[in-house]
Amino acid sequence: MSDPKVYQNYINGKWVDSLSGRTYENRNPADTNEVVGIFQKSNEEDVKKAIDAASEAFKSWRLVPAPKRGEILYRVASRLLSMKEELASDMTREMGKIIDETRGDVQEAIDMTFYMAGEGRRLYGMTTPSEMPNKFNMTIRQPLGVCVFITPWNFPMAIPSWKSMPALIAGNTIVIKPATDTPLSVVNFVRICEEEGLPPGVLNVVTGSGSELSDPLIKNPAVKIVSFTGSTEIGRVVSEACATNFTHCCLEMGGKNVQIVMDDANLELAVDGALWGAFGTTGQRCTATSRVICHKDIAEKFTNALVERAKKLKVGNGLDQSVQMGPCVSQSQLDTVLSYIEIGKKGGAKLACGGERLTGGDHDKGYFVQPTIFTGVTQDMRIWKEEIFCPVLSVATFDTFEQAIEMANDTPYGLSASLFTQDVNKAYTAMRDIQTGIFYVNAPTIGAETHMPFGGTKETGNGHREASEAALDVFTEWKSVYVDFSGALQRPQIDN
Ligand code: UN1
Repeated sequence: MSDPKVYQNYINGKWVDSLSGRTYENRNPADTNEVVGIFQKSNEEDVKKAIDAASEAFKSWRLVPAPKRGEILYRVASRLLSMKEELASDMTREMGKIIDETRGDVQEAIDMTFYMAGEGRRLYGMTTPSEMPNKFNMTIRQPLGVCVFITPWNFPMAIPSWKSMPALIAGNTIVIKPATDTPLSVVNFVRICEEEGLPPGVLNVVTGSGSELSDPLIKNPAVKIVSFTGSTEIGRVVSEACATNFTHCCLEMGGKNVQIVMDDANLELAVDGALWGAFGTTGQRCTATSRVICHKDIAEKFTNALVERAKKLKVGNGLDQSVQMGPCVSQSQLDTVLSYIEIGKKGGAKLACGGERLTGGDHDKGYFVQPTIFTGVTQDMRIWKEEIFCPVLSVATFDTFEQAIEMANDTPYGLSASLFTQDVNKAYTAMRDIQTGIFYVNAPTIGAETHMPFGGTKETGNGHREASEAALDVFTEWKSVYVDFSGALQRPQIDN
């Protein structure tokens, strides 16, 4: 086998080694013998250089007309589209999710990039009448400056694109620190941006360890916003670090998403939804279904059907098109899932299927675990309360619709929820009363589209939304402009 390729940081339009002289290996979680690439283990100095470059580039990028910025984005989107297959394959090799899903991840980046390219000809503000004669009022969006993105491994290209594209179209410049487990997808994404004409310094990448780089990234006073996707625990640290300089902070954090199945639901559809929601991406989505609550009258029928289907899921290397669930992303994710399976058993839940690490043959090469379902889960159990971020699904039952709503809301998180029912009144009631940022009727808890706001309530977020037009509110500030053409001093609230 040839030596693995060494990938560099991208700072001020140049691919460079880290000043630390250190690197790390990125291995395939489905086959740990394969080194996907060698990446830079960056240090504080690298971060400073990247932030300096982004600060310098901001001076000119903010003045490029937004439609011209959009033209670059259109070219980036077209290149992503033409390279979709190889980008997806690289992503499956570094992250493990199945090739159909990594194609979807790249597609999400394509959608976001085309969408934000179009924003270059909108970025609307508003005009409104002044309360004074011969005076004009309007609002304009202004970029913030240097943005720092700390991005996760579960959507290695989609999430960096959610953050980058609205930031770029609005005239900001960027430093991305990708997740240690998935730097290649971000490097691929940035290389395409470079080749399609993004000027030097506008988008920079430093790879390496989050614990080492977070402080230099977040606390540099030139940084105007930090956008972070990851755990609530780390999000709290990011938020506190941002507070000192009043650095803006956009957080997308944990979830404990619920699917409710009413007694009138189309059960086959509800089983399809739970299976895809819980075991898609090996359960490693913020939006993954980790709780299903079923009306007691259909619970047995629903659960039996779900368990049967879960047992048949083919788990393996995601590059094999017939595989339905890939590995966990890392040893530590695998350890987490195995420890939660023990916690579930000790807590008194019934293990209905799965529960074991998969071994033997090719499974020995990676971090594979069986799709796992616990039934008889109650609200006092840890597997009911805590985010697991792995293919472990907890099933509980309820008597009344009101109880289902109470149970759905019984979590510190508020990202996504879904309801399967044929009753329009219940659907609208749940839509109103469930405390999440995303709500689905007769669809699973996963599957957000790029032109809809993405984010959550309670401990999932801090009030911001990603994707859609809402993302522009994160990466711009409003400037209110008053133009007085009366030729006289006019004092609002006093002279009229
Ligand atoms: C995530 O869950 O981490 O809604 C992001 C979805 C995807 C994005 C998920 N479009 O499932």
